[in-house]
Formats: sequence, C-alpha cells, structure tokens
Amino acid sequence: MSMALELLAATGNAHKVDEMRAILAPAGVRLLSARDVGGLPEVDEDGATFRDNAIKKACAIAAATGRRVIADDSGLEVVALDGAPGVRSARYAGEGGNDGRNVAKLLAALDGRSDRRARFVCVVAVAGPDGLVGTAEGEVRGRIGDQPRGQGGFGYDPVFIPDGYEQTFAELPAGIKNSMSHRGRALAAALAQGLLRGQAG
Ligand code: ITT
Repeated sequence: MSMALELLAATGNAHKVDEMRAILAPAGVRLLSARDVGGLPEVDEDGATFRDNAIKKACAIAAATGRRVIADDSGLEVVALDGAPGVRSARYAGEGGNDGRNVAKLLAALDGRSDRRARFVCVVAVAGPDGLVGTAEGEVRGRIGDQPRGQGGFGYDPVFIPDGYEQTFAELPAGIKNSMSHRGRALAAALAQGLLRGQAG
C-alpha cells in the first residue's frame, strides 16, 4: 500500500497548475501550488533550452523549500520564425508576460506567411532537496491560425490549431487539449519513466 504522492508545482503560472492537476489526478498524484506554500522564490530563466530552464526551476525550488517538486518549462516554436518565440515564449512581447500582446506580436510576425507550421514543447523536471530526479519531454504539432479564436486555455492557445483539428486549443474542451498537448505528453512520459513515484527523497 502506498500513500498518494504529493509534489509541489514549481510554477507561478496558475493555468499550468490547473492543467497539470487535471492530467495527474487520475494517476493519484496530488499537486501543491505556489499559493499552498505561501509563494515561491523567483528563478531567473536564463537557460538556452527548455530542458535547462526546467531543471534550473525544479532544483532551485526544491532546494529552497525542501520539497519534492515538478517544474514545467514550455513554449511555442514556429517553423517560419526559425523556432521563435521558443524559450522566450512568455516574454516574447516584453517582460511582464502579457498573453494578448504575445499573440498579437506572433500574428504580426506571420502576416502574409503561408507556412504556419508550429509546435508546442514542454519539458518537465522533477527534483528533490538532494537534486534532480529526471526530466521528460512532450510536443504537439499544429499550425498558427489567422486570428485568435476561443476562450479556453491560456497563452498562445487561441491561435494554435493542433494537427487533425480545425479548432484552436482555446476552442477545444480542456480534456481534449490535455489528452494530446505537449504538457499531457510530457507528464505521461514522466509517469511512464517512474519519475512521479512516491519514493523517499
Ligand atoms: P513559470 O516559469 O513560473 O512556470 P511561465 O508562464 O513563465 O511560468 P514558461 O517560462 O515555461 O512559463 O513560459 C511558457 C510560455 O509558453 C507561457 O507563458 C505561454 O505563453 C506559452 N505556453 C506554454 N504552454 C502553453 C499552452 O499549453 N498553451 C498556450 N501557451 C503555452
């Protein structure tokens, strides 16, 4: 018999926590949020890759809190923009991370372009106070629409249309997004690798 595992979600993005909870609850993993622990220290996301940043966030917050944590570093890569906004997705239109301005800047950068191919990427890192436990990655491919559509999700969801669909991630039900998203796939891989098991540490 094992206790339900509890992890701290090392993110200041409440939308990520909502999605991670919905994805992990069926596996018996409980997530604490920043609010549940009275806030989190800021971590400078200066890594060159999603993986570097996820590891940095997970290890810094595990060390600072003494808890087992899971961090998510994610973003959008657009083929015609050579992979931008990439690791800078949250700050694409400037520090302060405004979703509406980021989307507007993306649509302007793609104005008149016929190649709209893009992918979302997510790397999750799990760490304990003694250091990194492991990482897992997921992606979902799709294309950027011509204008924002839908009220669900967050970030670039109103302009991201996953392959095989005509609706954006902001129009599709959350359960459909989570079943195929970069975050859903990264977390499924983390579960399959045993990174979220309740071992001591
Ligand atoms: P934390 O670092 O505190 O986790 P953050 O929002 O700054 O929060 P990131 O640095 O990983 O997180 O930036 C991710 C950005 O990529 C996010 O702000 C969105 O703009 C975009 N993004 C990631 N996943 C997304 C999703 O599922 N749907 C839409 N946009 C997403």
